[in-house]
Amino acid sequence: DTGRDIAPAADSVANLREAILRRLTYSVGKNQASASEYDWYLAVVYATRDRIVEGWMASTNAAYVHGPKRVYYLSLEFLIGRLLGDALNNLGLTETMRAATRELGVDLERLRTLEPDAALGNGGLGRLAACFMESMATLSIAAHGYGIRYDHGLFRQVLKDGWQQEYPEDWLALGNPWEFKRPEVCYRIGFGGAVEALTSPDGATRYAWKPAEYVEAIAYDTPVVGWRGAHVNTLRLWSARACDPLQLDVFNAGDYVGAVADKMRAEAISKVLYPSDETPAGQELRLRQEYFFASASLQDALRRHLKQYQEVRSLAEHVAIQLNDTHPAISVAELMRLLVDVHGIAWEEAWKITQGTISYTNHTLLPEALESWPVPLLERMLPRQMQIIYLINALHLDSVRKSGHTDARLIAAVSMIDEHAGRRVRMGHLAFIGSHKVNGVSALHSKLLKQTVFRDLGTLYPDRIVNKTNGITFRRWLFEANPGLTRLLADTAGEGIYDDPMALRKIAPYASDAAFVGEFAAVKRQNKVALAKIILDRCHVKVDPDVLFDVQIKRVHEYKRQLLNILETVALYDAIRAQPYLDWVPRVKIFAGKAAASYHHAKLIIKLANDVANVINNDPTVRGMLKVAYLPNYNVSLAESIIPASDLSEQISTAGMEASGTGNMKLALNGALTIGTLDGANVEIKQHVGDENIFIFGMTAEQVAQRRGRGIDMRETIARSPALREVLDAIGSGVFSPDDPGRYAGLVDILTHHDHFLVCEDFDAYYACQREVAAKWLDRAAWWKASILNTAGMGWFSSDRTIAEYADEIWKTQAQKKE
Ligand code: 26R
Repeated sequence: DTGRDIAPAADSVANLREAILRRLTYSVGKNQASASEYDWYLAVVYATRDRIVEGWMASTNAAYVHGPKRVYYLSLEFLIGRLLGDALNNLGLTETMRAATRELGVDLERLRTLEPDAALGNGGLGRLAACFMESMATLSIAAHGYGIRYDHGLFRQVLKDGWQQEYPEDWLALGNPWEFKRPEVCYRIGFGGAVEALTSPDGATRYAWKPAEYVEAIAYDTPVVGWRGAHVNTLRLWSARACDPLQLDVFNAGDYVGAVADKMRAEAISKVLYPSDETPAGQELRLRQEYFFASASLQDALRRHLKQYQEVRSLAEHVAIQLNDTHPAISVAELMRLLVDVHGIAWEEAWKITQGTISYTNHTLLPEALESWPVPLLERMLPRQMQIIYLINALHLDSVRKSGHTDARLIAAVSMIDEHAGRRVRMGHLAFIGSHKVNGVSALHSKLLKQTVFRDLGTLYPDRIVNKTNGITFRRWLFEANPGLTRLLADTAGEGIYDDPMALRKIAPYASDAAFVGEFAAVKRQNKVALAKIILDRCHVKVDPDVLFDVQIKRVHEYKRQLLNILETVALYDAIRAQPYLDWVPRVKIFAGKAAASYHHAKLIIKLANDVANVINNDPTVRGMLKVAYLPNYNVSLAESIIPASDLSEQISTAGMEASGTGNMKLALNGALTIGTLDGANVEIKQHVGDENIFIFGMTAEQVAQRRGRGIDMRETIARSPALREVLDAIGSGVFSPDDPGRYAGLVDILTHHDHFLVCEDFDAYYACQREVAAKWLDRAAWWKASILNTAGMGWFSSDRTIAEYADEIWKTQAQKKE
């Protein structure tokens, strides 16, 4: 609740109550006596949705009437979470709804928890897309999100004896009351086949692709309502449907499975989200997904444009297409195909339109996450698109040579075809060349992008790479997740904080005000009590809400260095046992995060965290001064519970490897102090919250590059650090795995001899920095001051600011006029 409808009018409560009852009767088909909690949940969602739909139609109509430039955000991931709280909050109806449901004898908070998370994403990239959708609606930008309606989103993580197990998730099992199926919005998507060249009498050659197979893309729309309900956009997700429901003759012959084999193969496209965010999913199915959603989205955008303007030549004036990483990069070739082959536009003009329309965001520098597809696979699956890629590349390399570059190294480096490991198409190069702007997601990342992945392309096109530092929506990550803090901030800094995040600055003068500090601390404590209950329920670990809550919540990956955190935990455990009489700062280390199912090393790290937790939590000599909890099945909803309760935010990636991070922003906004490296957006967070209110340690990105240059064998480093030596010996010899003493020998061996992520090299600095954290914690006034100044300084990280920058500098679009 945001205080906007704290005292709802009695008539509006009555109206809403009647609306819920109508929906319960006529849409759910139940009466009050027989309604289950879930039936009430459905009725409440429908009643809420009804209040969005009129604004939705108004926004849609106004986009046709006023003709603002439209934005299409193409993303293979949208990590949305739950929508009910979001919708009510943005409509200003939370308190009215709470009162209406209370009168009906149901509890809104309970109903909210019945909604399954829409987890159509892996991590940062997908969550960013969800924040952007909300901000685009808030800023009244005429935007559509396009993606895939996966039947199964990200897997559910279960920890069995500390090992991660993956189970399918079934978010649609009970239906999805937010979406509208649009069976009439249906496009045919081709695969395979051959290209026919047709030469007309005037000598011009046209090409026609004759696919061997078609799959249909069916639209499902979800309205996305902006802050204060002012504007509503559409998230359009595609579901795959076979053209033929079954082969009747095969069925009649008794082969029931064979009769639906083609259907199953076609519909596999939208079955499941790829859970890998660390290795190129080499599967053909992944490429089919990418092309399927890119083609459907482009056909849809062109159809809308034609309806509005009756011709396609003006596309770039009226449409901006943003590629969320390279996953939709095949769009460059597909848009060219649609313009040239289907709409008869000449190549040169089509290329101008394509480049003028498309732009691309890069989200990672990790070489293993840079997509490339084998040429033979593309030739087989998308023969015409491959032809177009060859032609784009030939013209691109021609122009490079014409501008005087003849160096073979440079030509090979900027070619879209990688000739090194079999012939592969570099999707990042395709996206770069087909775009007018390419952006990184933090200042450091954009700088490194120019120096590494796009060094040569960046020199050829010096104005193309720009920076757009990520942001987060404050509606979800402050107003909804932390209503207590929000109320306090509004009471202190004024209601202006609801619309202007920079107004949070106004609480800075209260950072040492005893009364304000008391209330700020009380809110944090309440949130910690709530999280302690979750930890007890799910981990069976009892934590005292007054200890320091030290959290690392994110995907588990070696570069994010959960291992560094675990090693420090063990070192602290050793130190406490060695001097149990010292005045230790009691703390609980809270972990949450999933590892890609195929990423064995990351899964072993999860097991280690759990093994360490078991030993430490059960050691009586520690006397509660240190506990470890690994919360299973991290998702958006769990993040909403953890973040407002956090004191310390772990952002400890190897410098140069985390493109931006967005969890770092959510935690700092909610008053957690960051312990982190100078990586990603941490650098900018430091600038905004102030050097004295953040704990920075470790090597810089430059030092990392230098250190790796000297080799990554860490024996000398380890020899210099007695604490690190003791920790590695303990883990390696099975102190934490008595049931299998050799379990971590390999892990310790990697850290000792091939420490690519430089865990050992940063260990001492990290350990020392953690002791500074503990010292600050003991000075309660100093801690709260820093915490408050974090909240006060984070306004700039609103995704509204980020989206405004995209709109001004990349999309060249403005807020839509009043609808
Ligand atoms: C190729 C494929 C397997 C794949 C690779 C990588 C699929 C998905 C990814 C996810 C990556 C690109 C990702 O999530 N990157 C994150 O993007 C966030 C939003 O910009 C950043 O905050 C975060 O630092 C970055 O890791």
